[in-house]
Amino acid sequence: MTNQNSASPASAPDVVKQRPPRILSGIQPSGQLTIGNYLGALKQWAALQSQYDSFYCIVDMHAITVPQDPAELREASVRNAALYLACGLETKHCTIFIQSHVSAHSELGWILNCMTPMGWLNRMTQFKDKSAKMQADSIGSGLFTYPTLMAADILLYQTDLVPVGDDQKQHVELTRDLAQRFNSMYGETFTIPNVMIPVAGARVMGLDTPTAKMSKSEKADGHAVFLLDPLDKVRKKIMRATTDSDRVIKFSTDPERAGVNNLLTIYQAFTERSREDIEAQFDSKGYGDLKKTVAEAVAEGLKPIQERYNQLMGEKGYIYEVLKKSADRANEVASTTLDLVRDRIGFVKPLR
Ligand code: AQP
Repeated sequence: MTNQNSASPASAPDVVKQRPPRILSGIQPSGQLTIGNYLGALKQWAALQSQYDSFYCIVDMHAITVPQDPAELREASVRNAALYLACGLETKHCTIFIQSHVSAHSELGWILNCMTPMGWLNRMTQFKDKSAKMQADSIGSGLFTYPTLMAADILLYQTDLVPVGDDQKQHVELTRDLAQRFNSMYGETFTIPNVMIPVAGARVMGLDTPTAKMSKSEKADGHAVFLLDPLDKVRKKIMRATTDSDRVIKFSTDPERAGVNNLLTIYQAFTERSREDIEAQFDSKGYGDLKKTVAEAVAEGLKPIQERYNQLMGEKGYIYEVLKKSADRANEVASTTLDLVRDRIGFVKPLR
């Protein structure tokens, strides 16, 4: 994993500095989680959890920036909580909560909205990509201001490190800019977070369109491998992945060879082996061998996750209990920051 910003010292008040370093990250319950979400986020969350005080959220308020079916949103939120645990997150290290259970996110999101220049939001490539796929009159303003809510998510917990896939790097940079702006306007309030991007799997591409990011909301059948796909389906999807006619099995940045590069990247992320090793393994092999080997590695990686998930979904009471306890802890931490922010900007303290 690479830490993409030169570490700047935490700039929160002393009262919030006396604690272990903190992580926050989240995934939208906007559909079935993909191996992109796993390799870009969940896998590294699990690897980091024992070294940090970790907050991992199910960001349902971000999910509604595009239309969602209420029943599906509710189901996906609980399913994601189970998948976070199935992917190895442990409650002794992590606070796993649903974003809408902590109302401080909306409040700080609004405050940050009021101080974010429109030009900063206009530069966000994710808004451009997502809105380009929608009818102009169905694009909600929440999709445009999504990055300020994400900044609130991060800053409320005085977060030191934000582990995300490559696509979210720009949003974390905006969060840093906003925190610095707020601190210089009102005095030291927020810790300045750093982004952490995985070395392998930072951007998993669509199997059918290897020049576009694999996305959970993309509907084409051969586009994504979902964490809960039956393993035979996983294998079939990988066997049908788009490649090229070159027959060279090497990592490459050439867009013409994006399909093979994507398969190698997925293989590297699942096996945690070096690029050199992998290229040597496939020296003088064909694309059929490559696909079969990658398909097996992915199926093998997903098998224990699916087993644990099925077990957890049989104990839904346990999942709700985890979400409740976590929301209590998250509320406690978030309200400390929010009280400070309210005071800094001049809101009258209510009588309690
Ligand atoms: N293809 C990907 N490769 C690597 N990392 C990825 N992530 C998502 N897709 C990939 C990482 O997963 C985390 C959560 O993402 P998200 O669901 O909150 O938002 P997203 O990036 O918009 O993901 P999707 O799958 O594309 O969702 P939809 O289709 O709903 O918009 C982030 O850390 C992200 O980097």
